[in-house]
Amino acid sequence: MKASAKDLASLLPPRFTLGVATAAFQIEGALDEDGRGPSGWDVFAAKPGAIVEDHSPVVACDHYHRMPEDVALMKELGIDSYRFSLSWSRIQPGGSGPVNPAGLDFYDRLIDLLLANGIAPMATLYHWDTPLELDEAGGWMNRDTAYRLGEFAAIAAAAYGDRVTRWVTVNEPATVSTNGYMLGMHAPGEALMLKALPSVHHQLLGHGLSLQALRAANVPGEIGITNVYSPMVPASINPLDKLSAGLMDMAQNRLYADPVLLGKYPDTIRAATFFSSFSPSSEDMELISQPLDFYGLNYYMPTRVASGPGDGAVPKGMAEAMGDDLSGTAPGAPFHIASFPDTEITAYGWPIKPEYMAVALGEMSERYPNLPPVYITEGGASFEDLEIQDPDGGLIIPDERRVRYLADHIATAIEATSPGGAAEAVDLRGYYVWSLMDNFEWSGGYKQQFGLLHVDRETQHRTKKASFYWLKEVLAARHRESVPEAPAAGAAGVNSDAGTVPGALPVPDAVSVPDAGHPQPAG
Ligand code: IFM
Repeated sequence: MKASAKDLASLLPPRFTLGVATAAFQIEGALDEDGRGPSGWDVFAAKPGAIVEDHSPVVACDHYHRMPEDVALMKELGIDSYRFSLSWSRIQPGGSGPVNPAGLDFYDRLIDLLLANGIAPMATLYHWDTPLELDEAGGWMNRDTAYRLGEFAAIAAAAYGDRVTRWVTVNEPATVSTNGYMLGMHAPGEALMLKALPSVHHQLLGHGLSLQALRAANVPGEIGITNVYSPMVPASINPLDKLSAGLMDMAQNRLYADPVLLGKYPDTIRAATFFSSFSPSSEDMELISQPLDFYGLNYYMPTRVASGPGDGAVPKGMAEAMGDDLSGTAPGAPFHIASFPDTEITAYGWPIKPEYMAVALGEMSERYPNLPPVYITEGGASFEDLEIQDPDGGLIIPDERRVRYLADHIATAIEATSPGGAAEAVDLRGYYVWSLMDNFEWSGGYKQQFGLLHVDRETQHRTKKASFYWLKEVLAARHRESVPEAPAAGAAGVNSDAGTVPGALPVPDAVSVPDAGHPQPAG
């Protein structure tokens, strides 16, 4: 499609944000340093068999020690914004109670360095690494964890609120509940199936309480949540396949988006929970559905769904990627995930279907009339990258498939949300590539490589892949309107990125410039 850097650059709206994303547990390492407390993921990942080939997150990308080098690479790349997560247990080791000054200091330095390099910080409060003490007290099955996250948000707001451009409260609650509490494939390793529903509600409540804490602190940055979204595609016109796709859509998409954007759980969920003791109060729902400044959407792929239990096998590629872990993960489920015919897949076995990026955005705008501005907060692909030794002993990594994936998905998102596009009502503000560097891909260990940078596992040397050079060219070739930060304290503000202003700090709202062709958010 638009793989040439110049073609893609010419499509980018003048204030479109291009960034890269990471998460603390996946890159930092230094798990036992400078007063960090353990997280549930430390313990889960140490269990034999939990992670592919028992890969360890203990060092990860050593980002904790190499942060300045990594920011310099981002600067060279030329991105507008960097999405990272705060390690809760590095800042507040027990998940409640005293803070750890060294932990606070790490992100303080990171944020300052980003701003000094003209990169707008987007900080995620919760990207899965729950402090161990909270996990041991029930984790997200325990309502108390939501209140603890709210407190953590207040700590983060006090420490960084003056400088963070965008906040994400919770990242992909669907993955945490499905993989961590229903199927036992992620920390804390619970396989509670439908009994895991409270973990959904408590994460969403944690989102609401964090949002409330950030608003109470009057942070000038924009605030949103990130949900992953996968359009559900029936495997055939058979009504049972359609019904199955609808159920999956409800369980993976609507369960997480409806409460935030409509203030209620989908009817099917409410009917199912009628028989249990779980019944959210209207106060909870009000907290969960407070107005957002933006909605973060992670899009990787669509899901093809067929009725019946299938043959117990998972789509081609996924089983190899995950060891045996995925086979039979949903015993007794009345439907299963099927492969798309004749479709290229990533190393994870995920189907590559950029056209469904437009479907995802279109469905979002149809379902949610008050959808706030949207950032694609993650998108990318894992591949077994070819590594060619150059004559000087360096590496060349021609990851053209990743370039194509990114080019096609970014172009599709922009075209779909332009006037006349399938999702023209969506005010799309930006796209964050997952990920800056190859990192600890949860149960997929280091086998699943999503990075623009290759990381040597022995030396930690970073090698720029072809995709890094390509994105750098896109960023250099586009016409970017550089507008200084323009947040309005605590309001549904209009923001742009730190742009090229070194050390840029928030400045008053009055200087914001409306983005041509895109409606601005209501105040
Ligand atoms: O690595 C993850 C990330 O932590 C959350 N979103 C999906 C990515 C790729 O699996």
